[in-house]
Amino acid sequence: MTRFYITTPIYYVNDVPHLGHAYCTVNADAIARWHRLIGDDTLFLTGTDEHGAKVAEAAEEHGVTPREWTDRTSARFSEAWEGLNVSNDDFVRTTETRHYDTVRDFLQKIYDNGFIKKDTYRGLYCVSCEDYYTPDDLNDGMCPVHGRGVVEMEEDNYFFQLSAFQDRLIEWYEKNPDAIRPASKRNEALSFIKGGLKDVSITRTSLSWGVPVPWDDAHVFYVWYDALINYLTALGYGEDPENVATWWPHVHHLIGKEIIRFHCVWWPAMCMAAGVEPPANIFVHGWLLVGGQKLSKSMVDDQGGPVKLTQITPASLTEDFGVDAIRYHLLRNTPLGTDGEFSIEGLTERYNSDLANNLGNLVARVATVVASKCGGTAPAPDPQSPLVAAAAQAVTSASDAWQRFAPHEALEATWRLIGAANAELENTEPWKAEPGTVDDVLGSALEVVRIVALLIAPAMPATSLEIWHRLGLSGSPEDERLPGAADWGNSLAGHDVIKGDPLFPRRKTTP
Ligand code: ME8
Repeated sequence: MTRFYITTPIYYVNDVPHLGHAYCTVNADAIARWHRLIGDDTLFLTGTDEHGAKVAEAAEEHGVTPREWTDRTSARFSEAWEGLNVSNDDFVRTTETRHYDTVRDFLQKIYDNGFIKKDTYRGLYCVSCEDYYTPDDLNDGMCPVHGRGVVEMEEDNYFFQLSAFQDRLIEWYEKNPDAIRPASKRNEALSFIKGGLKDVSITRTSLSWGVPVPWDDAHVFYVWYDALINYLTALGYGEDPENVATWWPHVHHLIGKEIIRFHCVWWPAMCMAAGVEPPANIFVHGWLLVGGQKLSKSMVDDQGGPVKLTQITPASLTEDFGVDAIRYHLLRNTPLGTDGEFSIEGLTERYNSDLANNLGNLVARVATVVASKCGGTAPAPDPQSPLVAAAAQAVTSASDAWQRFAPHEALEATWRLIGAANAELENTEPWKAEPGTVDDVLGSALEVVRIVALLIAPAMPATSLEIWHRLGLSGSPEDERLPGAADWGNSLAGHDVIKGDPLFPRRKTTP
């Protein structure tokens, strides 16, 4: 049995989810769905990161306790993911008892192994990053990620001896060249490691909102140090070693590019220190940009005021465009690994061209002509149709692309097949033919629609199901197993094909 364990970062609950979070979560979801579709035993984890100064500050600003605030805001994340039809198997909250237990066991192990020591720490701290910077890291004295001021902090802390892992990390990445993808991000992590690693402060006394340090109750763990461990919390580390052994070798962390250092340097070193194998696969994605700027909760503009990008909540878009249209755009428009510009104009254009004119048009056209020329009953497909090869090519290319974490390529391949079917219909013009003379063409076009429904299932599960039912098929594409189910076959002949409303009514390009 092939196993596949995929995780998203756990999101801070200082504010509500925005489209950038949705980008990562929807990509992870589609990849998880693909793996279920090919029969892998799949585990998909997301969750919320609820400790630290940033969350404590947000709670105070809203006049509630951190606990009340995190309950309220974490729920907004689960609701957003439900609204986007995200199929996570688990949702970890770092305020849960199971997480406290795992953090305690994991860090006690590192402490017992002699990699945690007490010392004094001084540094410049950005509360939005929950991270220290050196003066050289700053842009005009401001945090390089958030553009906000940093504060000078001095604390008596426990330190993790990251420096002790420099050589082992280099060796690990040399032995496992695909552990970080894309390669450019692997090189970035490696050059950071080769540049020399300093020990890191991992506890706080200035803050009580955190996981208590088991061997010293004056301290809580630094938020990043507890957060990373969530990936093992979900597997029951400490409680269920068998489950950890089952899933951990198959882990794939999908993360944004700003948290490479934590995931590709700290986290593998922490694992080594605790006697756990480092994560085998880390995939780094880029940022969604609006007007060239990162979509972020805590950006400030030139005047120091908040940039109103948080107005772009996933729900505001799905209400307007539909869930699957947003999922499709997120997956298709910005390849994983690069930055991409998000705009309503771009979304509308892609909706009209790919969804209304191509997919929607193919489904509507085939059903309409089957109604008028075949009395609504599906004819058999033609085993000699030129679309047979096009379909096989689409299945091969899409499979390969999903495997490489390239949903945009998988969808491109699928849309080439849709294009080929539309072109075939335009060439043969079955709507002009005598009934009974175009069964082969229509049967083949219907077979393409069935294969397309399977191929889009990870990206657009509701649309896929709707098409499945319109083809007169029972059950759901998700119950099928690829690649076998996408072989050119004869499962539709004799079914009643339903016309239905347009799947994606055209939208005006400019308001
Ligand atoms: O960093 N474009 O949480 P966070 C694309 N709690 N993706 C974006 C994005 C954008 N504009 N903005 C955010 C944290 N993301 C920590 C993680 S993990 C142990 C702890 C996505 O709420 C992207 O995946 O700031 C990024 O890495 C993540 O949200 C950061 O979310």
